Amino acid sequence: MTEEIAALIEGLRRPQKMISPKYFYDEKGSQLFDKITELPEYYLTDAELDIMRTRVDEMAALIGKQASLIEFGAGSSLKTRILLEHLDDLAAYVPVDISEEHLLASTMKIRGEFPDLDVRPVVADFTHSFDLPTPTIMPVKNVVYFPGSTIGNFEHDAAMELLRVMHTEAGEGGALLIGVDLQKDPEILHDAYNDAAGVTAEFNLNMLRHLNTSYGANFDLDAFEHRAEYDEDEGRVVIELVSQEDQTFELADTEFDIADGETILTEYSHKYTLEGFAEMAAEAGFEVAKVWKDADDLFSVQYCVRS
Ligand code: AVI
Repeated sequence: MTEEIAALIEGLRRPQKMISPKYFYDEKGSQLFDKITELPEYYLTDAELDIMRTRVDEMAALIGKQASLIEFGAGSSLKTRILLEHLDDLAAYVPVDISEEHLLASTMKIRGEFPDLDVRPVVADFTHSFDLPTPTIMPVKNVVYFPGSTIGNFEHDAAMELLRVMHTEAGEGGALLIGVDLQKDPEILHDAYNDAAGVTAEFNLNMLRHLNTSYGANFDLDAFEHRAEYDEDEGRVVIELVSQEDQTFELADTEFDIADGETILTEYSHKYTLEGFAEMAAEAGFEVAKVWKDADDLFSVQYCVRS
């Protein structure tokens, strides 16, 4: 049995069954996520894009000349392009992703659009520290870029671990530019994860289809329902699949029982206060030097320097 299958089985044997959110993203899941970012209720992408478009000159001034921009993730987003268009004197751009295929496809696109940029992709799991490539020009500093508030999908300890990896990769004199979603009216949060068109529900259920096709599972997709609720005490949206009956399912020849109403936890999406995030950043060795927010205070992009 592979380590991956063992981890999946272990998650489904817990009192609160869980499946890692990484299983959202097969080809169909990635397409559904792209659709989510275009939904009227999903304010995150629009708010972050708005911040990038209006404040990118200030970001470029802080990043300075001949920095190396290290993106945690494959870097195919519009936000990355906005940043690259305004950073005309980068030493290198280093996208880091676990999927070689995804990374090479987006590297080709970026090289096509920015022919003078030294693009140095790194295939790595960025939750652990990794070796940086040596660009032709020696960078003045490293700036880690982590857009999208993906930090919010990590539980506290894992988010701290990730911030520490970013601190290591930023190195002496380095910085972090990060998208951080903010706590807000619970109704706005509820709607963002329970859209009227049902795309988020489809995205959540698609995880079971993915496990059926690629991990030897036999989930009955009609026997589960999407649920996303904001837990105000914990400051996070809890995303689950709720069993609609007492049933049994299999994964890699292992059988599991699930009761009517019992849930499988598929994702947390943490929402932060500015103080709460600054505390976490400080614990990882960063000082928040600048915070940009959209006009409605929904989302933030933060520039953190190594303290
Ligand atoms: C990728 N991540 C920041 C999304 C979020 O909002 O937490 C994933 C997502 N899950 C449901 N909708 C969007």
